[in-house]
Amino acid sequence: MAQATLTISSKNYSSWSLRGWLLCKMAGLEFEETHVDLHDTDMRQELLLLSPTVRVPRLTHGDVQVWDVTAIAGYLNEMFPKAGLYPKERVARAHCRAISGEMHAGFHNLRSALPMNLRAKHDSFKIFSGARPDVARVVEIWKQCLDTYGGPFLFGTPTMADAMYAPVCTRFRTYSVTLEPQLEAYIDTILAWEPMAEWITAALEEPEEIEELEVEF
Ligand SMILES: N[C@@H](CCC(=O)N[C@@H](CS)C(=O)NCC(=O)O)C(=O)O
Repeated sequence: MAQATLTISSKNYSSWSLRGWLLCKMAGLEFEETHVDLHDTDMRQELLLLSPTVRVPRLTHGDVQVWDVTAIAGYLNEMFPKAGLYPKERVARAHCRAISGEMHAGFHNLRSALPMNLRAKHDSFKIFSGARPDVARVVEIWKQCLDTYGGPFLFGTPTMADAMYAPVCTRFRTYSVTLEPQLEAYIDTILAWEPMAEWITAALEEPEEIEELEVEF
């Protein structure tokens, strides 16, 4: 099998790195991790040579270079069709792609108001009014999936959609966004999921802090 390297940044702060990394783990890809500090100018220049967007994650697999989480998911699904990154059934597969696309392209207010920070815990966090419709939409998406497919993951077994929404689960816990029991149980499932638990352990041990994301609320 071709050699694979996934370029990521901080495990504490980088939600897109987490999504790409979960997809590689779910696919069963054996890969090495390369970490870049996106605030380091030399590293940014190096990354520019690898990933024209200067963004992570970015996957090298043999002679294939692929960046952007949706493209990485599509590639891994082609290479590892048995891994179940997308649901087997056509209607569910379309649904999975649609909600994954929603996360990929939207939820800007949620992302900026509640940045991922696994080491932080804010007990009385007031959600900015602009982010509340995003929270409501996440609730709607999760409820529809769990009611339709029966849980414990959004489409029963882990799929790309769980990788896309995993950082939202951590944000809801970081900023004490409490939801109804069915949705709290989904968050528990994600946080206890083996690859997720591995990522969280590493994030908690990571030394670097990004000052502007360590704000006091
Ligand atoms: N849509 C992109 C998003 C990637 C992205 O925004 N990554 C962030 C890290 S979480 C990044 O590399 N940011 C670089 C920077 O802010 O300098 C994807 O799917 O991969």
